[in-house]
Amino acid sequence: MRTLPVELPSWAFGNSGTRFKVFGQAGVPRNPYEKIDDVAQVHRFTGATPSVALHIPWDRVDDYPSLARYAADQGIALGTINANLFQDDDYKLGSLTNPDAAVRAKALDHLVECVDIMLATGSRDLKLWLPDGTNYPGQDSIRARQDRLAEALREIYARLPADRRLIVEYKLFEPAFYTMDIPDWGVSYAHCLSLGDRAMVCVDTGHHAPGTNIEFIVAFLLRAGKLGAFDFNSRFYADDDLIVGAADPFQLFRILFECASAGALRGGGDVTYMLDQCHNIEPKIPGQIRSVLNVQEAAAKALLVDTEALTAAQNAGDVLGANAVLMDAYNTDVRPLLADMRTAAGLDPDPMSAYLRSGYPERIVAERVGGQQAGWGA
Ligand code: AOS
Ligand code: ZN
Ligand code: ZN
Repeated sequence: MRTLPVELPSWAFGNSGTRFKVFGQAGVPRNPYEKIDDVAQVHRFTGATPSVALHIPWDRVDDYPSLARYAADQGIALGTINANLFQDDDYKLGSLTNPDAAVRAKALDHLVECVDIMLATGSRDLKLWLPDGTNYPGQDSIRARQDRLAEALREIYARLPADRRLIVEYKLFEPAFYTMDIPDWGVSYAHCLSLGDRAMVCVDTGHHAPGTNIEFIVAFLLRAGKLGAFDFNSRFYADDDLIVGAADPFQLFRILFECASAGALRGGGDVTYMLDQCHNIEPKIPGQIRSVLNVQEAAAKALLVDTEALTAAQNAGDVLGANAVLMDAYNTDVRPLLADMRTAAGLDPDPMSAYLRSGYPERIVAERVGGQQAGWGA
């Protein structure tokens, strides 16, 4: 079994919080270079996080090729470029779907800047999470907003070179509370279909109504060749952005089993397995290490499913037998197997305690004063 590459979000390393309070932690990065240092630490101990997603403008620098070289020297590639269409007063009524053409043009300019950055960093994907929507019935025309969205997506898609992709994320609600312009996978999928092959859907596990069967969506999108990325995190209530696999490890297993079934769990394929989390009250680097371990455990269990026995039971109409095959894999303790794999790869079998013993946590607290906020409320 090879290690599944997990892309880390640069913003997981900055200070974060809720709209009530952003908690400052000692030793957090002061700039994108230090975020990359921290990503490299997670990679050093897990061997599983060879790339980092950037967020513009939070990770804006003067010289992107130099940032890419700095990262490459530590074994890290610059991954997905995440756009920001939510942190500007002009976007109060929306960005790409704003009724004002001047605001739409400004939002499009930002995406064009992101495409330029992708070219400078060597990133494959531009990820668009659209915060646009309305709060009150009648506030704006739902149809007109879809027209504006379709037009903007066409323009930005046309800007992308043939070897780059547009990844379109959806979200049920928040920041808008009556309508979101891309509220669910169906809307995202429909826009991606009309754009073309290089437009794909991002499934953020925290962006659904309670009870939504996310693995069904994953299976559908994989079958259609339209699953471009995951934003992994856990939710209890809404967009909680907690550590992936913390709230519902069984759901993570079910999702990754669909990926395994589609042959998409090898890494290096169409699907980018990314975390989209923030660590508000727990230390950030250990929070990311814990997240990677949770993904690895769920992936290992998904790959342990005896697919021959499962297919035989399914074809025989053996409902309980088929379910038992799946549950046998889920109930296997894969931690010793993963520890052996790490040892074989020259890693410490216990990445968390190896990191805590490494001296790095104390060093960043001593050296870094005035750490950067991830971006929220900035
Ligand atoms: C927002 O809710 C989305 O999950 C975004 O993917 C992401 O958290 C944000 O764009 C930070 O980059
Ligand atoms: Zn997300
Ligand atoms: Zn989110």
